[in-house]
Amino acid sequence: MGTLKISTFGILALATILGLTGCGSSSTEGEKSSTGEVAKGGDTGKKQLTIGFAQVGAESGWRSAETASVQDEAKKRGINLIFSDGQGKQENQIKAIHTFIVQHVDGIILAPVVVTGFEPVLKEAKDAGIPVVLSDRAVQVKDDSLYATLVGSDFIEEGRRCGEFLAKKLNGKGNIAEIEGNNGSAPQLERKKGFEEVIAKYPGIKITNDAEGKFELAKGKEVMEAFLRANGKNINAVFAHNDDMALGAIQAIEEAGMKPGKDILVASIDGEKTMVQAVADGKASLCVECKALLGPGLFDAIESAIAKKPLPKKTVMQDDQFDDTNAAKLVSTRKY
Ligand code: GYE
Repeated sequence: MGTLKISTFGILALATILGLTGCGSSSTEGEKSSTGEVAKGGDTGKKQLTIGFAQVGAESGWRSAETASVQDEAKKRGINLIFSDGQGKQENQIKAIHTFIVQHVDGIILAPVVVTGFEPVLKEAKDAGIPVVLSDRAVQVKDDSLYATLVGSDFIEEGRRCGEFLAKKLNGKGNIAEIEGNNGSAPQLERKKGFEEVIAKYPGIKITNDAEGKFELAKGKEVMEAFLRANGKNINAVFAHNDDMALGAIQAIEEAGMKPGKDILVASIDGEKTMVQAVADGKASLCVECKALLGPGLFDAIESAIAKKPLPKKTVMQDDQFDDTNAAKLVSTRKY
């Protein structure tokens, strides 16, 4: 008993240090979760599931909407969710996964901050018999049996759509500035790849400025200010890898006395309500959606993985897009 107490205390202490917070108590059949609802498992005779969620952080409106979607869906299903905010650091995510393994969670959802470096910890989860579902972003691993499935959008296609749109809008001629997401993340690598592959087909278009904006509004603004100082009058369009950075760029363009959407075209990805509104207001030209409300899909996947049901390696979301033909009509329908 003594050892049990010490190790339980140890786990709790570690969980506290790492900032892991449970949404419900880990409980057995029929116990109440923190929502006060009887866990679904109580009705069906199944044990309540405990799922660890290693989230990237809160870098963007998209990310916060995704966190809320996962937390809401866990409540609906009576799942005990242990949430960890990685604060944009891979080391925090790896520590969180180690703690989930020690806690014997039933499954793990991981939104990886970067693509490389997760192989050893994913192997540990696999050896412990804990399935991992990837949220929105891919990892690079030699052995893809280290995760059950990935639920998310096609980032290469999102980048291509922005490239085609801007190239056409510029009539095949002009200079584009690119503001990238956090280096080494799947959306940064893949959106860049899709975008640049399309731009390469237009000899009259050049990418004249390119820097990392970490998917954050303030950083996007800072990067755009530097681009404008260096190259202001020559920039015809900006492609930001997400809406928050585009919204920051719009502020920078306005503060420099120019008109975003006219003097400098703006295109980005995510589908945040504020960005769709910017398109409706004519301050931006294109917003490609990247579905953020992934909670239901992620829990369907993790429940199937726990039940050892076969799963496709990737479930791809179908994304819409907003431009001057539909943004004003659709802005009120946006949920994030
Ligand atoms: O576009 C961005 C977020 O991985 C799809 O990460 C996600 C991206 C999203 O920070 O806003």
